[in-house]
Amino acid sequence: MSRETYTIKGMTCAHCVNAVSGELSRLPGVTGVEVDLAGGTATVTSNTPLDPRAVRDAVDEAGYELVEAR
Ligand SMILES: [Cu+2]
Repeated sequence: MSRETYTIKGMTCAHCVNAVSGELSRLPGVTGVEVDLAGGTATVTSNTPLDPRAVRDAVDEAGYELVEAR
């Protein structure tokens, strides 16, 4: 079980939250996504550690920018 919080730039409303959640949920192994709109972060729970590039691509696909991965 892996849990990572990512900072995402550009989310402004519930639609943005849904778009980001949807794309991140599609990544292999992901079991949960919690997006904090006010904080501009997404916490992703997964079965296996995620490839940071895959996370970045998913956020990009949703139309936003991954600022920082930790
Ligand atoms: Cu929005």
